[in-house]
Amino acid sequence: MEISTLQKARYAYQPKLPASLSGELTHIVVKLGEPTEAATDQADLKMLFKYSYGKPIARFEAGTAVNSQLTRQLNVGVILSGGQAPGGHNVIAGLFDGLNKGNPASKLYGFVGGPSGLIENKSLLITGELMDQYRNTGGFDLITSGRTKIETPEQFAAALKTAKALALNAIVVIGGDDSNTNAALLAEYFIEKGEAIQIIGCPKTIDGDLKHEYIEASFGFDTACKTYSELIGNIERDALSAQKYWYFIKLMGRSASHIALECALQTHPNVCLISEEVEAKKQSLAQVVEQVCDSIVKRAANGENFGVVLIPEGLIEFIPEIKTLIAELNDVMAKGSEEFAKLHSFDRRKAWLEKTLRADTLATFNSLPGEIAAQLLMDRDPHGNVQVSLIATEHLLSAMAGHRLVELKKAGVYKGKFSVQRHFFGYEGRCAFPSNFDADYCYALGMSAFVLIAAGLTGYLASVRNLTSSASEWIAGGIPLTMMMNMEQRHGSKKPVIKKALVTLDGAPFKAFAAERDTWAVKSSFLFPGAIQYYGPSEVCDQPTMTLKLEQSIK
Ligand code: FBP
Repeated sequence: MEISTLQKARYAYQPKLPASLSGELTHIVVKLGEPTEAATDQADLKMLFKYSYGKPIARFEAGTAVNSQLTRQLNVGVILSGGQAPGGHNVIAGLFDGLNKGNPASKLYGFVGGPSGLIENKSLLITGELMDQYRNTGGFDLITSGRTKIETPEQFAAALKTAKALALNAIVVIGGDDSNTNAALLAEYFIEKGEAIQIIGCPKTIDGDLKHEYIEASFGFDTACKTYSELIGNIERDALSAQKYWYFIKLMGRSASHIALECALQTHPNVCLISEEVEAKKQSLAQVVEQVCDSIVKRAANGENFGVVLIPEGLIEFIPEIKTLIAELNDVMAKGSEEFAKLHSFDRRKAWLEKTLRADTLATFNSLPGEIAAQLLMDRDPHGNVQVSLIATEHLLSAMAGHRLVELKKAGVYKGKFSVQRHFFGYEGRCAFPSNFDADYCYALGMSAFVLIAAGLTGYLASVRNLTSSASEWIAGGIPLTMMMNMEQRHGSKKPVIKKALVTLDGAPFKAFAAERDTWAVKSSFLFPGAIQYYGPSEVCDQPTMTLKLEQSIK
């Protein structure tokens, strides 16, 4: 494949590392703290994770002599799981380099196509030459990704068979909350079977919802937000130039609104909806539309019939009446799955639901435009989630706003013009070249995964903290996966899962946004952040997200 000039330049980029990982790698000392607890559901989790619950936090420190654990010959497998996120190749590069520095005879296998590669024993040996073609690049194409959930006893047994066939010491799962939940279950399974195969997770997802005191950010969030913010800034400039459209932009992020919020902080749109706030205020769909129309009406009064509205991908699931509808749909579709699978047309599905749903839920279903109602009935992903990327919320809201503005016009409240452009930014940002932040962070995560393996730990998530300081001051180590888990209703029963970290309304990023948004709603206050800068002064090139800076009170 031909390669671009930027790609060539990025091959040569040397990721910056925390001090504990940048000296003699084989001298690292792994310090273990006190036993840990999950934040909630401790008793249930203790029972389910008999062997791996409550392990101590690990922290790496530079040592003065060779640590023989780190020089062992190891065979490791790596999986990229779930949605793409910029920096995945650098996690593999950090792991690869760590293994090689520890012992050049160590081997790294990449499982092809995500977790199914482990189940079906589809792997490739990652060589130095191959690795060098992917350093600091976006995408997951080195080994590709997948969303298979390892859940049946047969799948667990097949995973073990593959691990034994390759004589693996450990498997690294690079994934989001669902994939790392899988990682925790696999770690427990291997211990239960008396197998010394370790499992280490790495926190990946552009959604930014795999977050915790010890996991300050998931990788990919930084690059994805910067890429979307560049595009939003360009659109804002278009809005200012032509002064004729309202742009309704849906932004990825499945459930949490972290991406929308960060992009709002970077670009100052007229409206940015925050799903978590909609839920907290118990806003109905009509009230959400009213909030959007309020800005449109006020700006029209100033002669500005243009603007930008940001919509988090998961909004629809947070509007209380629709949340209830989705929960009930999930239950009835899971319970009646065989019957439901035979219904191929929307009309037949609707007729089935008329007999199955409660009256008030059915009324909500029937109140939605047919296109959206049909989208709510599409297949769930393997983890039981509604595929919100397939639901056209930007169409729903702009159409409803259009109807409401007609009413407001009749009532003499609104005198403007309303023309709409709709966008969905998601796939555009997931495979971008990683920013310096993500390139550095991912490389450090990969190297941390190596150290955790070498130290003999299992059921851990690589953790790199203190991320608003310069990379040399980052703190590397690992936390037990059970520390991040709770019990949730999934597919009609309670399951252990990693708790999603949603936007908190008392958090600094939301407060900073809330303090400005009334001004942005009326007055054009757009910011144009431009493209990710890789080269230049550190104040331009090495900045973490505003979310992280606000969370850690950094100006
Ligand atoms: P992960 O949670 O696996 O990181 O994926 C996140 C995401 O990019 C969401 O933002 C989006 O809703 C979803 O993946 C889209 O899924 P798909 O890639 O299967 O279309």
